[in-house]
Amino acid sequence: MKAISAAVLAASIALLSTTAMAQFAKPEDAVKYRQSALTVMAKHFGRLGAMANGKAPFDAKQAADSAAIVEFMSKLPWAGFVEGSDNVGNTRALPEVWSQSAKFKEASEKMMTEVAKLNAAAKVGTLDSLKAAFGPAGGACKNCHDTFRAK
Ligand code: ASC
Repeated sequence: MKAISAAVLAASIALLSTTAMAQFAKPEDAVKYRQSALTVMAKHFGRLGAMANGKAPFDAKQAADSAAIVEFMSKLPWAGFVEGSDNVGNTRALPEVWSQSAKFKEASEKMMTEVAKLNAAAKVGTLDSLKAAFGPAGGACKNCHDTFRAK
């Protein structure tokens, strides 16, 4: 029974698009959702950065675990950028998120592509491999922030 429920749950989650899951009672909830996903992602991205930049000892298992989390979390924030959730609470999302939505989508997709590569690179298990993929991934984060996030 438990196994069946778990399988049904997994299948349901797989079937739901991020859009369908993006049901927020109020705009503040959408802001909280996207910020939470980005916070978890940034925490693990930061750990990878510390290793890539020699500020923390390289640990292949930790790097692989963090990179997998980063890749997974990278898919989530976008559903939280719902219309009407600019200027809400403590968001730094700029109006350009909505006024230049195609460009925003492109930047988000670039980031997801780069962190997927970062995850693949971390699985190789060497510091060199991590380093090579970390720069482009960080660049993709920054690229989006430059246009779409207030300083
Ligand atoms: C981080 C973090 C970001 C990105 C960005 C890369 O660790 O929190 O937002 O890297 O600064 O340029």
